[in-house]
Amino acid sequence: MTDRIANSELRSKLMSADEAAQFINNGDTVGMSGFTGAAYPKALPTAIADKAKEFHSKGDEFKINVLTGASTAPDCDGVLAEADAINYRMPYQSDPIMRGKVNSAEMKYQDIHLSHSGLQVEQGFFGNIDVAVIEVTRITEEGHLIPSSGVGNNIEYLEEADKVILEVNEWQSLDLEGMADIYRVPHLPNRTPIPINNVGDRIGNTYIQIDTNKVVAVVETNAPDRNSPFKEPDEISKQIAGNFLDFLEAEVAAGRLAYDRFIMQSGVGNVPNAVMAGLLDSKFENIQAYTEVVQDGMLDLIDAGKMTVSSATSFALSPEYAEKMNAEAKKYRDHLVLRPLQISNSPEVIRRMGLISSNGLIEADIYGNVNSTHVGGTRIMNGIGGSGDFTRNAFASTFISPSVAKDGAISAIVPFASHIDHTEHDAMVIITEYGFADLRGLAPRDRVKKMIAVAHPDYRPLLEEYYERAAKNKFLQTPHDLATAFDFHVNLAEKGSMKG
Ligand code: 0RQ
Repeated sequence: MTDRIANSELRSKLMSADEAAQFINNGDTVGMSGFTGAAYPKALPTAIADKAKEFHSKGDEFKINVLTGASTAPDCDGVLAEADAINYRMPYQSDPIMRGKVNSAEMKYQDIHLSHSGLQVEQGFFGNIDVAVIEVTRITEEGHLIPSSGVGNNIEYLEEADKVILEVNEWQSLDLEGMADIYRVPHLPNRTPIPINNVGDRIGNTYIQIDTNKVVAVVETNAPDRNSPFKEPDEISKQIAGNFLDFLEAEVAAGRLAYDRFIMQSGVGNVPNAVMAGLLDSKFENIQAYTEVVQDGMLDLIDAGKMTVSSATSFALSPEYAEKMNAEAKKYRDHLVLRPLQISNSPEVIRRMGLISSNGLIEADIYGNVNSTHVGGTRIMNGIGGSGDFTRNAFASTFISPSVAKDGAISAIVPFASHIDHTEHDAMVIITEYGFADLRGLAPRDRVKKMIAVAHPDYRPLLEEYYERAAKNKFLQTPHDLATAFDFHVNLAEKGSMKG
């Protein structure tokens, strides 16, 4: 194991997680690695949570601010939230315990565009970064860090932090070395164009260079990433995937897309995985992804010779596929590039790629405004993640979702979105199991029919009634009846179903 720490100075700082946690104090701001369940620190969060519990048992305060790349896992966000050890958290989470604490105001959460997060760390909006806790695969003789299954905001945290704690995780394959492409985006105002013209372009180093003097502790771990399993695609997911493919075919027919070298971005979840399964049997060849996370479906596409390259910032794999990655990282390394978040989600590069984005939604309204984050307008689910970075800058932005949630009690298509993450100016195509609503080129009133056509049949008459009422008003650019615009949501809150 210690041969993974080839630098003698850093090897001399080896200690247990509990000992390393002594470097973290009440009120500290801690920048952690971690992105969609991959590459998060496996030992320090539990050690910090234990320390917090010990303080709390004596009536003393112990809370820290936690900044990451995105969501982590029960043994990171989960244990810290459970121990009431977090004051403030950014930029994305998906942990059920943390979600509960955020919604009951027991901790603060700021949900920001992922492409902004590292930049805002550099700009000082989160105050001083006291400690960076970063998982790596290996430390080289020179003291360079070989990233594990994700990069996220690691560079920003390592640069900005006063102290650095490294976790070297033996579970991560040594063959990941070479997958990362570490390029430092110059600080403002010295920005230059990011020189990526093609998805697979490599523009930096395979390692992260750090100031080794800042390292106060090195901890050895041997623990898997979170790796949630995906559900087998059900009938509805398959229908949504089919409608997504119909949309792609329509783009080909219109001359806006070719079967060769289509570039995709895909959000995380069961439906996006079903879409990738659909692409396996499609006419599309040499598919590329400029996206945020590498998912199971992408490995299948690579294995089938359908996908040539995917650029992302981390993995989001099921346990089975994580094992496959660990066993065959050498092979996949030729097809995958892991980049810092400021580059994987860079609006500049995304715009240049001319990609088609697809993300999930909580609800969309009849004019195409999309709520990705807040159930009923007030209850946070996960966060906006990178969906805004890709939606605003894609050549075509799509949202894919079942037309109803919770056994039909909730409609994904509503009169007025109760929270808006992506405006009607950004969201272009809404896809459910009933088809795709292509809103491009349409004035608001002309979008309504298309949106109602992709709603569940049970909700179509209610949406039509709403629009008829709204259209009786005086101002008709985007007709609304403000007195009843949120009846769906009020019904849900009061009667348990949007149908009322
Ligand atoms: O809950 O599991 O308890 O039944 O949300 O819903 O349909 O399985 O879809 O996994 O794709 O999640 C928007 C949450 C969709 C996700 C959201 C409930 C539903 C179920 C999951 P149950 P599905 P998905 C890249 C891009 C924002 C971030 C983003 C998301 C659970 O896609 O977080 O796009 N997106 N990032 O029942 C109440 C509604 C609901 C609802 C769904 N209207 N009201 N519950 N659900 N709609 C990733 C990153 O940036 C890291």
